[in-house]
Amino acid sequence: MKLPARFSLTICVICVICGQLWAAKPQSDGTSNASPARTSPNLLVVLCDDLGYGDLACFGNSVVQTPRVDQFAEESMRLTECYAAAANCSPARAGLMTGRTPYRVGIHNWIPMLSPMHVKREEITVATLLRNAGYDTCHSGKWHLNGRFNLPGQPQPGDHGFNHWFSTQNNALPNHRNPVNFVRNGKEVGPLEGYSAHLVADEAIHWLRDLRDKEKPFFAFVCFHEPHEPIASDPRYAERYHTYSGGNESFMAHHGNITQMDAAFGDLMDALDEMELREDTFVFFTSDNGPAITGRHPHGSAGPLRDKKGTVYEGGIRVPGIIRWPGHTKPGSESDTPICGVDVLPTLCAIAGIKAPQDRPLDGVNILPALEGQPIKRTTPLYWHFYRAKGAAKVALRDGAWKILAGLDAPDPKPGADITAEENHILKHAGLTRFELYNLQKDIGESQDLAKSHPERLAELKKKLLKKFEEVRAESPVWPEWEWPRYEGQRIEWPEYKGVRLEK
Ligand SMILES: [Ca+2]
Repeated sequence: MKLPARFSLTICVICVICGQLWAAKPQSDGTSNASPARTSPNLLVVLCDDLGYGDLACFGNSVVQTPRVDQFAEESMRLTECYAAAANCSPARAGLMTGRTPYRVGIHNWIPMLSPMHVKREEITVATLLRNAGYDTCHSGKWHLNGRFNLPGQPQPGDHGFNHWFSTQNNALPNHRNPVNFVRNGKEVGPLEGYSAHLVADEAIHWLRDLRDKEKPFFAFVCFHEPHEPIASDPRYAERYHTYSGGNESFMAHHGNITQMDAAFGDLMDALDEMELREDTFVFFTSDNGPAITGRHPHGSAGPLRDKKGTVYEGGIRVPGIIRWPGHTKPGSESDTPICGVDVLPTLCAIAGIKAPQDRPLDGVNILPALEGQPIKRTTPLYWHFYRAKGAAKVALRDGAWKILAGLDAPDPKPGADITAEENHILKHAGLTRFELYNLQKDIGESQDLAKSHPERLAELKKKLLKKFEEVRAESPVWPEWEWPRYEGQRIEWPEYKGVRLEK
């Protein structure tokens, strides 16, 4: 319909006046904002890679130097029972981004370059939800949600909700020093100078300061590569551990790597303050899984927890968690409410005032009541499944103080990252066996298996575990068989440490 020119002009004038009146209206926080969406708080999620529960001074490590995260913790709420959505990198990130336990999504293991495994286009990420709700969005750092990174055939960070992305498929290569594999918004960046943590933080700061749409609230997902191997640490951080370690270069590199992350995180926090964003920004600092504790770098710590990355014992999945949201979190406070990476999507949706997806099962819940010391309404117990877990236990479920674990009645898959018919069979058909039961409130180290002494509790949790296991498995996709080309291994430059014998 074509309106008369004068009538159209009148409507335009009315719209402009109304718009100005709206824009000038003070918001509840006392500021005046130009866009309706701007009234929503900013959101920043900072994810470390393989940072263990005991790897920060503010989580009890007496050697590592993490002054900036410690300072942040003093301004925040420390979450002492914070979990990753999985025991290793890709599944943990898939759970965080979708609010769904990663095995529903088909992310069964870490995703090697070129793998068919990826977070499918039809999954709805928190970044997409926020972008659709008027947020400007940025990803900086490790992505690890597809195999065909920056290649045709699979969704890229931009397809999963990020307006700006500066990302690597998995690790920084050849290591954290002068990485060559970053991609910015679909374009290869080429060789960079510096260390990964600072490059990642600096990009996020640059985006916050210069690139984002300041008429909108922001969501930034900053994913440090540290302290995941292949490690390279700036000597200014590594040297701090010279005396303590007697010059052990592997130790210096590992602990220096955590301090490197800490310094970059500090820069990011300083930038928020300089831009006067602190008061209006929800910040969640956490890790994607427990400490790796490898032959080259056996120095990570899970604190009092059992085992390490790649297991479904607490050391594999319980991670540091710290939330700062001025006006909501009491500085220096602590919460022992169990929360998990799958809670990120429902929680950020609640903060932004938008609905989480209703058309598919979510495994996480909004944890905001925990920030006020109130109970959260968890509708389904926390659940982990890693068929390649080292040791007997492959699945775990937490319900209140209790945790049940179980093995699979199938042989362990061969080491590697291939996708085989045998593994697909295990994923779809293996049953549960060898149940273990722990009371985490009394036994944080999972040292006393109560399966035999508490048969009623075991039966109750077994029922819940089997229900969840079957439900998730029914939804879980399997991928075509695929041979791992070891793309990453061919591109890593490993450090040479004096006096340390390294495997080939
Ligand atoms: Ca990791």
